[in-house]
Amino acid sequence: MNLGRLLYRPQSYRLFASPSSLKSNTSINRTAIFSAAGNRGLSSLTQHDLRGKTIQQFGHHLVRKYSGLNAQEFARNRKTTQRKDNMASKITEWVKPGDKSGEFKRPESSFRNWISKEPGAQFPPEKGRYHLYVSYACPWAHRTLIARKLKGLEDFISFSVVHWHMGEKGWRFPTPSDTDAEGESVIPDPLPRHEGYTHLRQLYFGVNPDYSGRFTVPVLFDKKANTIVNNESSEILRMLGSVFNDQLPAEFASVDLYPEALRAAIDEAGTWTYDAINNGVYKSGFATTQEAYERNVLALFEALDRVEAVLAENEKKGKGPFFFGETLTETDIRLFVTIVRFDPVYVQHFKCNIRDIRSGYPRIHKWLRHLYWNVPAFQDTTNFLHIKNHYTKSHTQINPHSIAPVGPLPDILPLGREVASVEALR
Ligand SMILES: N[C@@H](CCC(=O)N[C@@H](CS)C(=O)NCC(=O)O)C(=O)O
Repeated sequence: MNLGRLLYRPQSYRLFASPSSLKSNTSINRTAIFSAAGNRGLSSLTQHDLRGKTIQQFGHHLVRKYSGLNAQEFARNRKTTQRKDNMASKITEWVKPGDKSGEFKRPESSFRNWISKEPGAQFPPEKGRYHLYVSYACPWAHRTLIARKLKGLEDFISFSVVHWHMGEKGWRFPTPSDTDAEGESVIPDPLPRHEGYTHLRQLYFGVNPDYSGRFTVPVLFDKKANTIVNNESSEILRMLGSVFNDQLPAEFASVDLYPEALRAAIDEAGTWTYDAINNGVYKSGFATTQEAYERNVLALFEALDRVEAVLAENEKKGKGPFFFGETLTETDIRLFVTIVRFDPVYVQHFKCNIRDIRSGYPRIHKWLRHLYWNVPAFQDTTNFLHIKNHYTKSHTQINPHSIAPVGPLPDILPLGREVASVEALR
């Protein structure tokens, strides 16, 4: 019996709720059920009980057995839960229906705790304690994977990757039968107590049954406390940059992605590059009015011009190869994850096509290729298969037939090779 699928049927998941969550005034959702089931050892019991039977046959029996709810209370809870589930399932509504601005508005991330070495901290920097849930497609998650590698944290923080396809229930965990999503750690949810999880949303609901935000990656997860530490990539990036330093060999402890002397400059660059570039591609691509699209795409290209100008100035002064010269910083990571997706996806899928990077921004192109080809943490964490398929096959409001364009080929040019029109003039 596929427990995971079972759990997704509204009439079934209620069976996994604990008596207390079923009785409480707050609405139940499947999360309560997962956590309750996990905590109370109900999931194995119900799997056993349900073998060979239909849920409907068992529904009232189990509800009576575990919840003590009467029929009326059960019906009330069921209604609330279904309403909540319907609300939560509108994953693909990037612009709220009825929002006349046509503008994509990215919500704030919800879990904002920090791993900290302060005495008595809730989340101390213990080796092996934390796990990263990421998507190779997602630029925000990509930031954290790069930092993990650059800081040599492979043995400190495990990671797993969701399938690239985001359907109406959001990110899903790969199954052993998925053969179209190669990549390191593209595996089902590997954590104990998560048996039967099919979708990332279960992780969120498992931690907070009343969670009402989006089910985003990256998620930094505490395996010991079975809870989410943080789901905001800029904060995870910052944390990984220093919090394990005491336990790292000197070569990794000395990698400083947020050096004291550059902090103000990094913060300043972070503000405009986030708004106009990292988020700007989404605001251009998800816009539902011509005005919103044009406003955002113009701001995006102005910001790219500004990055190009910074790099040109560096070049004049003999500085480089990074955004701030000799030092690789957060700014490089935050820009890289958007720029490396630019030609393969954003130019066509998000209509960010005033120029592309390879033919329109020579210095950004050089900076990009230096990171990709010369710094392994960048190439090793970049998976174009996931990147190209995710956007074009998940955003059906933009690309209803889910056809993933073949080009541009190659996804990124090798070092020393330029676009054909430049090569022809050499
Ligand atoms: N502010 C978040 C944004 C993360 C985010 O939006 N991730 C996207 C993938 S690129 C996601 O998981 N979206 C799922 C959804 O919104 O339903 C961060 O930087 O960590």
